[in-house]
Amino acid sequence: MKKQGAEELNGMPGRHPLSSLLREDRMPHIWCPGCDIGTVFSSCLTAIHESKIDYNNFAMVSGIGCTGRAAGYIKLDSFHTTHGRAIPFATGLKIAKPKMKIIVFSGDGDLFTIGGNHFIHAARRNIDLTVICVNNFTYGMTGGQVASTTPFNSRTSTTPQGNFEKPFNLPYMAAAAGAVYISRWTTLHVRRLTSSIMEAFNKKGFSFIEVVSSCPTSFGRKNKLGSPLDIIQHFHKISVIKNGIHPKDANLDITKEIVVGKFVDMEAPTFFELLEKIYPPETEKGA
Ligand SMILES: Cc1ncc(C[n+]2csc(CCOP(=O)(O)OP(=O)(O)O)c2C)c(N)n1
Ligand code: SF4
Repeated sequence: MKKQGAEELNGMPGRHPLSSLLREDRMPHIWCPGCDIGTVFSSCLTAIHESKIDYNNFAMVSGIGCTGRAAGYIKLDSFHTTHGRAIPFATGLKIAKPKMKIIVFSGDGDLFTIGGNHFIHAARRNIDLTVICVNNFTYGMTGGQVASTTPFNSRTSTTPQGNFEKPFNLPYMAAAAGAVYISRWTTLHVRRLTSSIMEAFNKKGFSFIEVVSSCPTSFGRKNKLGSPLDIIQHFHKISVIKNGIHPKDANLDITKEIVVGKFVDMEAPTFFELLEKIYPPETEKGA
């Protein structure tokens, strides 16, 4: 597949600069005006383009939800899997195609609320995947129900008086499970997010990027957060970059402070390295 970047599309009016990675026949997309998923998606496409890695060596896997639709819009090998099952599907794909860069691109509800068990085991095994979670604090597609990431006290369609359950700190969970690369950005930090995704592609092992995002239609409206622009300005006001801190201290309180940055970047043997060491291929041949 030939690469075509922004520079080659200059002078071609009407074409999106990332059109070589977009299934334009699937447009218009389903995302609401002002939804942040598009920002994360375009950061991911930019990172793929700028990585200079052959497009044929990438695959994207998504679960179900508004974010999960991304797999249908990217012009790469891509898979739209069942709800909560993007990570086990991606694990199987990685085992079958170990040289491929596998990107899991999905929502917080999909990856953590229904799919949390798969997340922790893939991190524990250090499977070589790049997992990008669009955390908009809710189940956007199905009408804004409470999720395991919904902030304490926030209103959702199923917690009209406020959420009384404590949300997960996703980077802390990823770190506890064994992820070797962990960062968090908001949808305002587009350049840092794009660089982080590129860094994650070059990382050996399980990398995780949380993107604090907005769902103005469901979560934003219920919590009177204002327009999509108001929400992004609010993210700007309360975000603090703290690279290198322990993820347990990475506060995420949308009323006060959102700590962002790269929290973990370390080396550890991957699932495949340990497998080959303990069960070298000769063992299987029965030699
Ligand atoms: C097994 C199963 N349970 C429930 C659903 C209904 N469902 C579809 S999308 C969705 C929520 C997705 O939320 P999230 O992953 O946060 O993505 P968002 O829509 O917010 O981007 C749910 C519960 C489903 N499709 N399959
Ligand atoms: S419902 Fe929310 S998450 Fe889904 S497309 Fe609309 S704004 Fe985005």
